[in-house]
Amino acid sequence: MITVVPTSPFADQRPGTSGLRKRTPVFQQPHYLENFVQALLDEAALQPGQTLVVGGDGRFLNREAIGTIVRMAAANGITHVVVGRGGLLSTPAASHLIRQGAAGGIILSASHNPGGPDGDFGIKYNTGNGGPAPESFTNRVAERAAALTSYRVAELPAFDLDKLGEQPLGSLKLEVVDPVSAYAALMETLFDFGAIRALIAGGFRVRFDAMHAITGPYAVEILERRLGAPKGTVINGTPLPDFGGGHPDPNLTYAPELVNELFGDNAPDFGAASDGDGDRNMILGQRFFVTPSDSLAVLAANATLVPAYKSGLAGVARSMPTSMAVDAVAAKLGIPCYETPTGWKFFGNLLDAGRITLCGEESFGTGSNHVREKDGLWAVLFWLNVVAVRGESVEQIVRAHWAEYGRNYYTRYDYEGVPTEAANSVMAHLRAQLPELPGKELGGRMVKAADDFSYTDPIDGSVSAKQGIRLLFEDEARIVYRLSGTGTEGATIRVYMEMRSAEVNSLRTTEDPPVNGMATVALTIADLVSKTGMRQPTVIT
Ligand code: G16
Repeated sequence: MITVVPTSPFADQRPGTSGLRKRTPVFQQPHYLENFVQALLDEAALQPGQTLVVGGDGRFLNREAIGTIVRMAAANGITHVVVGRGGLLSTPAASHLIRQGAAGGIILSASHNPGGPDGDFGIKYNTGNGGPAPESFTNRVAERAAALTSYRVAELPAFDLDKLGEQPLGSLKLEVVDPVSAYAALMETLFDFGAIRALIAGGFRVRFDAMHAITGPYAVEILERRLGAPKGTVINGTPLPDFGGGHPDPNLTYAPELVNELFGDNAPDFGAASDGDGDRNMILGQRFFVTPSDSLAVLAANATLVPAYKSGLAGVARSMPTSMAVDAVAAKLGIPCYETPTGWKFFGNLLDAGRITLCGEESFGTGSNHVREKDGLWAVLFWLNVVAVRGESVEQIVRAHWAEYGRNYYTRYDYEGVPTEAANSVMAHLRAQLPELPGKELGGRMVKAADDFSYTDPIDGSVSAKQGIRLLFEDEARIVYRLSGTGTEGATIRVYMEMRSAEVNSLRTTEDPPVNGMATVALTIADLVSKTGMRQPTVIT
Protein backbone atom coordinates (compact mmCIF):
# COMPACT_ATOMS: atom_id res chain seq x y z
CA MET A 1 0.00 0.00 0.00
CA ILE A 2 1.29 3.45 -0.91
CA THR A 3 0.57 6.45 1.27
CA VAL A 4 0.84 10.00 0.00
CA VAL A 5 1.86 12.02 3.04
CA PRO A 6 1.08 15.74 3.03
CA THR A 7 4.08 17.84 4.04
CA SER A 8 5.39 21.36 3.89
CA PRO A 9 8.84 22.39 2.71
CA PHE A 10 11.81 23.14 4.97
CA ALA A 11 13.67 26.35 4.31
CA ASP A 12 17.15 24.84 4.45
CA GLN A 13 17.22 21.91 2.02
CA ARG A 14 19.82 23.26 -0.38
CA PRO A 15 22.75 20.87 -0.95
CA GLY A 16 26.24 22.28 -0.36
CA THR A 17 29.67 21.18 -1.61
CA SER A 18 28.68 17.55 -1.22
CA GLY A 19 24.99 16.90 -0.64
CA LEU A 20 22.80 18.00 2.25
CA ARG A 21 24.68 17.97 5.56
CA LYS A 22 23.02 18.96 8.80
CA ARG A 23 23.10 18.24 12.48
CA THR A 24 21.55 14.84 13.21
CA PRO A 25 18.57 16.31 15.13
CA VAL A 26 17.69 18.34 12.04
CA PHE A 27 17.35 15.11 10.06
CA GLN A 28 15.30 13.59 12.90
CA GLN A 29 12.54 16.17 12.55
CA PRO A 30 9.35 14.60 11.22
CA HIS A 31 9.27 14.63 7.38
CA TYR A 32 12.75 16.21 7.04
CA LEU A 33 14.53 13.23 5.49
CA GLU A 34 11.42 12.14 3.58
CA ASN A 35 11.00 15.56 1.98
CA PHE A 36 14.55 15.61 0.71
CA VAL A 37 14.44 12.01 -0.51
CA GLN A 38 11.22 12.75 -2.41
CA ALA A 39 12.87 15.75 -4.07
CA LEU A 40 15.88 13.56 -5.01
CA LEU A 41 13.73 10.75 -6.38
CA ASP A 42 11.54 13.18 -8.34
CA GLU A 43 14.58 14.75 -9.96
CA ALA A 44 16.34 11.41 -10.57
CA ALA A 45 13.15 10.00 -12.16
CA LEU A 46 14.28 6.38 -12.31
CA GLN A 47 12.23 4.19 -14.60
CA PRO A 48 10.95 0.69 -13.78
CA GLY A 49 13.77 -1.77 -14.45
CA GLN A 50 16.48 0.70 -13.43
CA THR A 51 18.61 0.16 -10.33
CA LEU A 52 19.20 2.44 -7.36
CA VAL A 53 22.21 1.81 -5.09
CA VAL A 54 21.81 2.83 -1.44
CA GLY A 55 24.40 2.78 1.32
CA GLY A 56 26.10 4.86 3.93
CA ASP A 57 29.02 5.14 6.29
CA GLY A 58 27.20 3.49 9.19
CA ARG A 59 26.80 6.59 11.28
CA PHE A 60 23.88 7.06 13.67
CA LEU A 61 20.58 7.11 11.71
CA ASN A 62 22.12 5.23 8.73
CA ARG A 63 19.98 2.10 9.09
CA GLU A 64 16.70 3.92 9.78
CA ALA A 65 17.30 6.28 6.88
CA ILE A 66 17.96 3.38 4.53
CA GLY A 67 14.69 1.73 5.64
CA THR A 68 12.86 4.95 4.81
CA ILE A 69 14.60 5.26 1.44
CA VAL A 70 13.73 1.67 0.49
CA ARG A 71 10.05 2.27 1.35
CA MET A 72 10.02 5.54 -0.56
CA ALA A 73 11.82 4.01 -3.54
CA ALA A 74 9.11 1.33 -3.75
CA ALA A 75 6.37 3.96 -3.52
CA ASN A 76 8.02 5.93 -6.32
CA GLY A 77 8.00 3.03 -8.76
CA ILE A 78 11.61 1.91 -8.38
CA THR A 79 11.88 -1.83 -8.95
CA HIS A 80 15.46 -2.66 -7.94
CA VAL A 81 17.42 -1.35 -4.96
CA VAL A 82 20.94 -2.59 -4.18
CA VAL A 83 22.09 -2.05 -0.57
CA GLY A 84 25.40 -2.85 1.10
CA ARG A 85 25.00 -5.40 3.91
CA GLY A 86 24.06 -3.67 7.15
CA GLY A 87 23.42 -0.54 5.09
CA LEU A 88 27.16 -0.05 4.76
CA LEU A 89 28.99 1.19 1.68
CA SER A 90 32.04 3.40 1.53
CA THR A 91 31.57 6.31 -0.84
CA PRO A 92 34.08 4.98 -3.41
CA ALA A 93 32.58 1.47 -3.17
CA ALA A 94 29.12 2.97 -3.75
CA SER A 95 30.48 4.81 -6.77
CA HIS A 96 31.89 1.55 -8.13
CA LEU A 97 28.61 -0.33 -7.58
CA ILE A 98 26.64 2.40 -9.34
CA ARG A 99 29.01 2.15 -12.28
CA GLN A 100 28.21 -1.58 -12.58
CA GLY A 101 24.94 -0.63 -14.30
CA ALA A 102 22.80 1.28 -11.81
CA ALA A 103 21.00 4.48 -12.78
CA GLY A 104 22.12 6.25 -9.63
CA GLY A 105 22.66 5.99 -5.92
CA ILE A 106 21.91 7.61 -2.61
CA ILE A 107 24.85 7.88 -0.20
CA LEU A 108 24.29 8.64 3.46
CA SER A 109 27.23 10.35 5.07
CA ALA A 110 28.48 13.59 6.52
CA SER A 111 31.96 12.50 5.53
CA HIS A 112 34.62 13.51 8.06
CA ASN A 113 32.16 15.28 10.38
CA PRO A 114 31.50 13.54 13.71
CA GLY A 115 28.42 11.32 13.93
CA GLY A 116 25.95 10.35 16.64
CA PRO A 117 22.84 11.97 18.10
CA ASP A 118 24.77 15.21 18.57
CA GLY A 119 26.85 14.84 15.44
CA ASP A 120 26.11 15.32 11.77
CA PHE A 121 24.22 13.40 9.14
CA GLY A 122 24.09 13.82 5.39
CA ILE A 123 22.61 12.58 2.16
CA LYS A 124 23.61 12.98 -1.44
CA TYR A 125 22.74 11.63 -4.86
CA ASN A 126 25.21 10.19 -7.34
CA THR A 127 24.29 9.83 -10.99
CA GLY A 128 24.78 6.83 -13.28
CA ASN A 129 28.46 7.64 -13.89
CA GLY A 130 29.00 6.97 -10.17
CA GLY A 131 29.82 10.57 -9.37
CA PRO A 132 28.17 13.24 -7.24
CA ALA A 133 25.28 14.85 -9.10
CA PRO A 134 26.31 18.09 -10.80
CA GLU A 135 25.25 21.51 -9.56
CA SER A 136 22.46 21.77 -12.14
CA PHE A 137 20.90 18.62 -10.59
CA THR A 138 21.34 19.68 -6.98
CA ASN A 139 19.93 23.14 -7.74
CA ARG A 140 16.79 21.55 -9.18
CA VAL A 141 16.53 19.24 -6.15
CA ALA A 142 16.66 22.32 -3.92
CA GLU A 143 13.88 23.95 -5.96
CA ARG A 144 11.73 20.83 -5.73
CA ALA A 145 12.34 20.50 -1.99
CA ALA A 146 11.35 24.14 -1.51
CA ALA A 147 8.00 23.56 -3.20
CA LEU A 148 7.18 20.06 -1.94
CA THR A 149 3.64 19.41 -0.71
CA SER A 150 3.68 15.63 -0.27
CA TYR A 151 5.87 12.53 -0.38
CA ARG A 152 5.14 8.89 -1.14
CA VAL A 153 5.96 5.95 1.07
CA ALA A 154 5.03 2.28 0.70
CA GLU A 155 4.13 -0.20 3.39
CA LEU A 156 6.41 -3.16 2.73
CA PRO A 157 6.83 -6.61 4.25
CA ALA A 158 9.68 -6.76 6.78
CA PHE A 159 13.13 -6.80 5.15
CA ASP A 160 16.56 -7.63 6.50
CA LEU A 161 19.52 -5.43 5.59
CA ASP A 162 21.91 -7.98 7.10
CA LYS A 163 20.89 -10.89 4.87
CA LEU A 164 22.86 -11.22 1.64
CA GLY A 165 20.82 -11.90 -1.47
CA GLU A 166 17.53 -10.85 -3.02
CA GLN A 167 14.36 -10.13 -1.09
CA PRO A 168 11.20 -9.61 -3.17
CA LEU A 169 9.11 -6.82 -1.66
CA GLY A 170 6.09 -6.62 -3.95
CA SER A 171 7.14 -4.81 -7.11
CA LEU A 172 10.53 -3.96 -5.56
CA LYS A 173 13.48 -6.33 -5.56
CA LEU A 174 15.80 -5.52 -2.66
CA GLU A 175 19.29 -6.90 -3.19
CA VAL A 176 21.71 -6.93 -0.27
CA VAL A 177 25.34 -7.23 -1.40
CA ASP A 178 28.66 -7.64 0.34
CA PRO A 179 29.96 -4.06 0.59
CA VAL A 180 33.64 -5.02 0.24
CA SER A 181 34.13 -7.74 -2.36
CA ALA A 182 33.49 -5.84 -5.61
CA TYR A 183 35.63 -2.94 -4.42
CA ALA A 184 38.49 -5.18 -3.31
CA ALA A 185 38.38 -6.96 -6.67
CA LEU A 186 38.58 -3.60 -8.44
CA MET A 187 41.68 -2.66 -6.43
CA GLU A 188 43.35 -5.92 -7.48
CA THR A 189 42.91 -4.94 -11.13
CA LEU A 190 44.57 -1.54 -10.60
CA PHE A 191 47.62 -2.28 -8.49
CA ASP A 192 50.46 -4.78 -8.38
CA PHE A 193 49.29 -6.75 -5.36
CA GLY A 194 52.20 -9.15 -5.80
CA ALA A 195 54.74 -6.35 -5.41
CA ILE A 196 52.95 -4.89 -2.38
CA ARG A 197 52.65 -8.33 -0.81
CA ALA A 198 56.39 -8.87 -1.29
CA LEU A 199 57.14 -5.45 0.23
CA ILE A 200 55.11 -6.28 3.33
CA ALA A 201 56.49 -9.82 3.54
CA GLY A 202 59.96 -8.25 3.47
CA GLY A 203 59.26 -6.44 6.74
CA PHE A 204 57.80 -3.12 5.57
CA ARG A 205 55.51 -2.11 8.42
CA VAL A 206 52.15 -0.54 7.69
CA ARG A 207 49.62 0.99 10.06
CA PHE A 208 46.15 1.98 8.87
CA ASP A 209 43.75 3.91 11.10
CA ALA A 210 40.14 3.35 10.05
CA MET A 211 38.99 5.77 12.76
CA HIS A 212 36.03 3.50 13.64
CA ALA A 213 34.53 4.53 10.33
CA ILE A 214 33.57 2.75 7.13
CA THR A 215 37.00 1.68 5.83
CA GLY A 216 37.68 -0.82 8.63
CA PRO A 217 36.21 -3.87 6.85
CA TYR A 218 37.70 -2.78 3.51
CA ALA A 219 41.17 -2.28 4.97
CA VAL A 220 41.13 -5.56 6.88
CA GLU A 221 40.12 -7.46 3.75
CA ILE A 222 42.63 -5.75 1.46
CA LEU A 223 45.65 -5.04 3.67
CA GLU A 224 45.50 -7.95 6.09
CA ARG A 225 43.80 -10.72 4.09
CA ARG A 226 44.81 -10.06 0.49
CA LEU A 227 48.18 -8.37 1.03
CA GLY A 228 49.30 -10.37 4.04
CA ALA A 229 49.88 -7.52 6.49
CA PRO A 230 49.87 -8.81 10.07
CA LYS A 231 46.64 -8.77 12.04
CA GLY A 232 46.41 -5.50 13.90
CA THR A 233 47.80 -3.51 10.96
CA VAL A 234 44.35 -1.93 10.81
CA ILE A 235 43.48 -0.07 13.99
CA ASN A 236 40.05 1.24 15.01
CA GLY A 237 38.69 -1.11 12.35
CA THR A 238 35.13 -1.59 13.59
CA PRO A 239 32.66 0.93 12.17
CA LEU A 240 30.69 2.52 15.01
CA PRO A 241 27.60 4.78 14.77
CA ASP A 242 29.45 7.57 16.59
CA PHE A 243 32.94 6.67 15.33
CA GLY A 244 33.86 5.87 18.91
CA GLY A 245 33.30 9.50 19.85
CA GLY A 246 36.09 10.57 17.49
CA HIS A 247 36.23 13.01 14.64
CA PRO A 248 36.78 10.81 11.58
CA ASP A 249 38.89 13.32 9.70
CA PRO A 250 42.27 11.96 8.65
CA ASN A 251 44.65 14.79 9.44
CA LEU A 252 47.39 15.61 11.94
CA THR A 253 44.86 16.97 14.44
CA TYR A 254 42.17 14.32 14.44
CA ALA A 255 44.16 11.10 14.00
CA PRO A 256 46.41 11.43 17.09
CA GLU A 257 46.83 7.71 17.73
CA LEU A 258 48.26 7.14 14.26
CA VAL A 259 50.28 10.35 14.24
CA ASN A 260 51.85 9.63 17.63
CA GLU A 261 52.87 6.18 16.49
CA LEU A 262 54.32 7.34 13.18
CA PHE A 263 56.22 10.17 14.85
CA GLY A 264 57.30 8.07 17.84
CA ASP A 265 60.12 5.62 18.49
CA ASN A 266 60.11 2.41 16.50
CA ALA A 267 57.62 3.94 14.09
CA PRO A 268 56.15 1.84 11.26
CA ASP A 269 57.38 2.61 7.73
CA PHE A 270 54.02 3.76 6.49
CA GLY A 271 50.90 5.16 8.10
CA ALA A 272 47.56 6.09 6.63
CA ALA A 273 44.04 6.95 7.67
CA SER A 274 40.71 7.44 5.99
CA ASP A 275 37.60 9.35 6.96
CA GLY A 276 33.98 8.65 7.88
CA ASP A 277 32.89 7.50 4.43
CA GLY A 278 36.24 6.29 3.12
CA ASP A 279 36.97 8.81 0.43
CA ARG A 280 39.66 10.91 2.13
CA ASN A 281 43.19 9.83 2.95
CA MET A 282 46.20 10.94 4.92
CA ILE A 283 49.62 9.49 4.08
CA LEU A 284 52.48 9.40 6.57
CA GLY A 285 55.98 8.06 6.34
CA GLN A 286 58.23 7.42 9.31
CA ARG A 287 58.17 10.79 11.11
CA PHE A 288 56.98 12.38 7.89
CA PHE A 289 53.67 13.92 6.78
CA VAL A 290 52.79 14.08 3.11
CA THR A 291 50.56 17.06 2.37
CA PRO A 292 47.54 16.13 0.24
CA SER A 293 48.66 18.49 -2.52
CA ASP A 294 52.12 16.91 -2.60
CA SER A 295 50.55 13.47 -2.52
CA LEU A 296 48.60 14.21 -5.70
CA ALA A 297 51.74 15.52 -7.38
CA VAL A 298 53.86 12.53 -6.34
CA LEU A 299 51.23 10.04 -7.51
CA ALA A 300 50.94 11.83 -10.84
CA ALA A 301 54.72 11.83 -11.29
CA ASN A 302 54.97 8.12 -10.46
CA ALA A 303 51.76 6.90 -12.10
CA THR A 304 53.44 4.84 -14.78
CA LEU A 305 54.93 2.60 -12.06
CA VAL A 306 51.41 1.32 -11.33
CA PRO A 307 49.71 -1.20 -13.66
CA ALA A 308 46.48 0.80 -14.11
CA TYR A 309 48.32 3.90 -15.25
CA LYS A 310 51.37 2.40 -16.94
CA SER A 311 50.52 3.87 -20.32
CA GLY A 312 50.48 7.39 -18.86
CA LEU A 313 47.95 10.00 -17.83
CA ALA A 314 45.56 11.81 -20.16
CA GLY A 315 45.63 14.83 -17.86
CA VAL A 316 45.27 15.83 -14.24
CA ALA A 317 43.00 18.17 -12.30
CA ARG A 318 43.02 19.86 -8.93
CA SER A 319 40.55 22.07 -7.16
CA MET A 320 41.47 25.75 -7.27
CA PRO A 321 42.63 26.07 -3.64
CA THR A 322 44.80 22.92 -3.93
CA SER A 323 48.50 23.74 -4.21
CA MET A 324 50.01 23.98 -7.66
CA ALA A 325 52.48 21.17 -7.03
CA VAL A 326 50.71 18.94 -9.54
CA ASP A 327 50.85 21.70 -12.16
CA ALA A 328 54.63 21.36 -12.24
CA VAL A 329 54.31 17.62 -12.87
CA ALA A 330 51.75 18.14 -15.64
CA ALA A 331 53.99 20.73 -17.29
CA LYS A 332 56.93 18.33 -17.31
CA LEU A 333 54.80 15.44 -18.59
CA GLY A 334 53.27 17.70 -21.24
CA ILE A 335 49.71 16.88 -20.19
CA PRO A 336 46.84 19.25 -19.37
CA CYS A 337 46.17 20.34 -15.81
CA TYR A 338 42.65 21.57 -15.08
CA GLU A 339 41.72 23.87 -12.21
CA THR A 340 38.18 23.29 -10.94
CA PRO A 341 36.11 24.70 -8.07
CA THR A 342 36.12 22.85 -4.74
CA GLY A 343 33.85 19.80 -4.89
CA TRP A 344 34.51 16.39 -6.37
CA LYS A 345 31.47 16.80 -8.62
CA PHE A 346 33.48 19.18 -10.80
CA PHE A 347 35.90 16.41 -11.81
CA GLY A 348 33.10 14.19 -13.16
CA ASN A 349 32.79 15.65 -16.65
CA LEU A 350 36.57 15.73 -17.14
CA LEU A 351 36.87 12.08 -16.08
CA ASP A 352 33.90 10.98 -18.20
CA ALA A 353 35.31 12.76 -21.24
CA GLY A 354 38.70 11.11 -20.78
CA ARG A 355 40.43 14.48 -20.34
CA ILE A 356 41.97 13.50 -17.00
CA THR A 357 43.11 10.32 -15.31
CA LEU A 358 44.06 11.58 -11.83
CA CYS A 359 42.65 14.38 -9.71
CA GLY A 360 42.83 15.62 -6.17
CA GLU A 361 42.23 18.25 -3.57
CA GLU A 362 43.94 19.85 -0.63
CA SER A 363 41.14 18.53 1.58
CA PHE A 364 42.77 15.09 1.76
CA GLY A 365 41.12 13.75 -1.38
CA THR A 366 42.78 11.93 -4.28
CA GLY A 367 41.24 9.80 -6.98
CA SER A 368 41.28 8.60 -10.55
CA ASN A 369 39.06 7.43 -13.38
CA HIS A 370 38.50 4.04 -11.66
CA VAL A 371 35.43 5.49 -9.89
CA ARG A 372 33.87 8.95 -9.76
CA GLU A 373 34.62 9.73 -6.11
CA LYS A 374 37.83 10.36 -4.28
CA ASP A 375 39.10 7.17 -2.77
CA GLY A 376 41.03 6.80 0.48
CA LEU A 377 42.17 3.18 0.28
CA TRP A 378 42.98 3.52 -3.40
CA ALA A 379 45.44 6.30 -2.50
CA VAL A 380 47.00 4.09 0.18
CA LEU A 381 47.46 1.23 -2.29
CA PHE A 382 48.84 3.61 -4.91
CA TRP A 383 51.47 4.80 -2.43
CA LEU A 384 52.33 1.26 -1.36
CA ASN A 385 52.70 0.25 -5.01
CA VAL A 386 55.01 3.21 -5.69
CA VAL A 387 57.08 2.46 -2.57
CA ALA A 388 57.33 -1.21 -3.58
CA VAL A 389 58.56 -0.38 -7.07
CA ARG A 390 60.94 2.43 -6.11
CA GLY A 391 62.30 0.69 -3.05
CA GLU A 392 62.55 4.02 -1.23
CA SER A 393 60.89 5.38 1.90
CA VAL A 394 57.97 7.80 1.74
CA GLU A 395 60.26 10.63 2.83
CA GLN A 396 62.87 9.79 0.20
CA ILE A 397 60.24 9.76 -2.51
CA VAL A 398 58.81 13.14 -1.49
CA ARG A 399 62.23 14.77 -1.13
CA ALA A 400 63.30 13.47 -4.53
CA HIS A 401 60.06 14.89 -5.89
CA TRP A 402 60.76 18.35 -4.45
CA ALA A 403 64.28 18.27 -5.83
CA GLU A 404 62.96 17.53 -9.29
CA TYR A 405 59.83 19.68 -9.43
CA GLY A 406 60.33 22.35 -6.75
CA ARG A 407 58.40 22.59 -3.54
CA ASN A 408 55.07 24.26 -2.86
CA TYR A 409 54.69 25.23 0.77
CA TYR A 410 51.07 25.25 1.73
CA THR A 411 48.82 25.81 4.69
CA ARG A 412 45.12 26.24 5.35
CA TYR A 413 43.58 28.17 8.23
CA ASP A 414 39.97 27.35 9.08
CA TYR A 415 37.76 29.66 11.10
CA GLU A 416 34.79 27.52 12.08
CA GLY A 417 31.45 28.47 13.59
CA VAL A 418 31.63 32.07 12.38
CA PRO A 419 28.26 33.88 12.36
CA THR A 420 27.04 33.87 8.76
CA GLU A 421 26.81 37.69 8.54
CA ALA A 422 30.39 38.10 9.76
CA ALA A 423 31.67 35.55 7.24
CA ASN A 424 29.74 37.20 4.42
CA SER A 425 31.11 40.55 5.47
CA VAL A 426 34.70 39.24 5.23
CA MET A 427 34.05 37.99 1.72
CA ALA A 428 32.27 41.20 0.68
CA HIS A 429 35.15 43.26 2.06
CA LEU A 430 37.61 41.23 -0.01
CA ARG A 431 35.47 41.41 -3.14
CA ALA A 432 35.24 45.18 -2.84
CA GLN A 433 39.04 45.45 -2.87
CA LEU A 434 39.63 43.24 -5.91
CA PRO A 435 39.91 46.03 -8.51
CA GLU A 436 42.55 47.95 -6.55
CA LEU A 437 44.76 45.06 -5.43
CA PRO A 438 46.72 44.25 -8.61
CA GLY A 439 50.00 46.16 -8.64
CA LYS A 440 50.00 46.62 -4.85
CA GLU A 441 52.81 45.33 -2.70
CA LEU A 442 51.65 43.23 0.23
CA GLY A 443 54.11 41.84 2.75
CA GLY A 444 56.96 42.26 0.27
CA ARG A 445 55.15 40.59 -2.63
CA MET A 446 53.60 42.21 -5.67
CA VAL A 447 49.97 41.30 -6.42
CA LYS A 448 49.80 40.17 -10.04
CA ALA A 449 46.07 39.51 -10.18
CA ALA A 450 43.08 39.34 -7.86
CA ASP A 451 39.72 37.83 -8.73
CA ASP A 452 36.73 35.79 -7.65
CA PHE A 453 37.28 32.39 -9.25
CA SER A 454 34.78 31.45 -11.90
CA TYR A 455 34.82 28.10 -13.69
CA THR A 456 33.47 27.28 -17.09
CA ASP A 457 33.17 23.53 -17.46
CA PRO A 458 35.06 22.68 -20.67
CA ILE A 459 32.69 19.80 -21.43
CA ASP A 460 29.18 21.18 -20.91
CA GLY A 461 29.91 24.91 -20.78
CA SER A 462 28.19 25.38 -17.41
CA VAL A 463 29.50 28.30 -15.38
CA SER A 464 30.11 28.24 -11.62
CA ALA A 465 30.87 31.72 -10.33
CA LYS A 466 32.05 33.06 -6.95
CA GLN A 467 34.11 29.99 -6.13
CA GLY A 468 36.72 31.75 -4.02
CA ILE A 469 38.72 34.97 -3.85
CA ARG A 470 42.25 34.65 -5.21
CA LEU A 471 45.22 36.93 -4.67
CA LEU A 472 47.92 35.84 -7.09
CA PHE A 473 51.42 37.20 -6.53
CA GLU A 474 54.20 37.66 -9.04
CA ASP A 475 56.40 35.02 -7.40
CA GLU A 476 53.66 32.37 -7.81
CA ALA A 477 52.56 32.70 -4.19
CA ARG A 478 48.78 32.72 -3.63
CA ILE A 479 46.24 33.53 -0.96
CA VAL A 480 42.76 32.09 -1.44
CA TYR A 481 39.63 32.72 0.63
CA ARG A 482 36.38 30.83 0.44
CA LEU A 483 33.47 29.78 2.57
CA SER A 484 33.15 26.06 3.19
CA GLY A 485 30.12 24.32 1.73
CA THR A 486 30.18 21.38 4.13
CA GLY A 487 29.82 22.89 7.60
CA THR A 488 26.65 22.45 9.61
CA GLU A 489 26.92 25.27 12.13
CA GLY A 490 27.36 28.91 11.15
CA ALA A 491 29.95 29.53 8.46
CA THR A 492 33.52 28.32 8.05
CA ILE A 493 36.02 30.67 6.44
CA ARG A 494 38.96 28.92 4.82
CA VAL A 495 42.15 30.83 4.10
CA TYR A 496 44.64 28.96 1.91
CA MET A 497 48.23 30.16 1.55
CA GLU A 498 50.85 28.87 -0.82
CA MET A 499 54.34 29.76 -1.98
CA ARG A 500 56.94 28.06 -4.10
CA SER A 501 60.48 27.80 -2.86
CA ALA A 502 63.81 26.74 -4.22
CA GLU A 503 64.81 25.80 -0.66
CA VAL A 504 63.25 22.44 -1.26
CA ASN A 505 65.01 20.32 1.27
CA SER A 506 66.09 22.72 3.97
CA LEU A 507 63.05 22.22 6.17
CA ARG A 508 61.25 19.19 7.46
CA THR A 509 57.53 19.26 6.70
CA THR A 510 56.68 19.33 10.37
CA GLU A 511 58.65 22.48 11.06
CA ASP A 512 56.99 25.84 10.81
CA PRO A 513 56.83 26.35 7.07
CA PRO A 514 57.73 29.78 5.65
CA VAL A 515 54.24 30.05 4.24
CA ASN A 516 52.94 30.90 7.71
CA GLY A 517 54.56 34.27 7.23
CA MET A 518 51.83 35.04 4.70
CA ALA A 519 49.12 34.81 7.34
CA THR A 520 49.55 38.37 8.59
CA VAL A 521 48.93 39.72 5.11
CA ALA A 522 46.03 37.36 4.52
CA LEU A 523 44.26 38.30 7.74
CA THR A 524 44.91 42.03 7.42
CA ILE A 525 43.55 42.30 3.89
CA ALA A 526 40.42 40.40 4.95
CA ASP A 527 40.08 42.37 8.19
CA LEU A 528 39.28 38.93 9.51
CA VAL A 529 40.07 39.29 13.18
CA SER A 530 37.96 42.37 13.79
CA LYS A 531 35.08 41.18 11.61
CA THR A 532 34.87 37.72 13.20
CA GLY A 533 36.33 38.35 16.64
CA MET A 534 38.51 35.27 16.15
CA ARG A 535 42.16 35.78 16.96
CA GLN A 536 43.18 32.23 16.07
CA PRO A 537 42.02 29.76 13.45
CA THR A 538 40.14 26.77 14.86
CA VAL A 539 42.10 24.30 12.72
CA ILE A 540 45.34 24.61 10.77
CA THR A 541 46.16 21.97 8.18
C1 G16 B 1 33.67 17.40 0.14
C2 G16 B 1 33.89 17.58 -1.34
C3 G16 B 1 35.30 17.98 -1.60
C4 G16 B 1 35.65 19.23 -0.82
C5 G16 B 1 35.37 19.01 0.65
C6 G16 B 1 35.53 20.27 1.45
O1 G16 B 1 34.45 16.34 0.58
O2 G16 B 1 33.60 16.41 -2.06
O3 G16 B 1 35.43 18.21 -2.97
O4 G16 B 1 36.99 19.56 -1.01
O5 G16 B 1 34.04 18.58 0.82
O6 G16 B 1 34.64 21.23 0.99
P1 G16 B 1 34.47 22.62 1.71
O7 G16 B 1 35.80 23.28 1.65
O8 G16 B 1 33.40 23.32 0.92
O9 G16 B 1 34.08 22.35 3.14
P2 G16 B 1 33.94 15.35 1.72
O10 G16 B 1 35.10 14.44 2.00
O11 G16 B 1 33.58 16.24 2.89
O12 G16 B 1 32.76 14.67 1.14
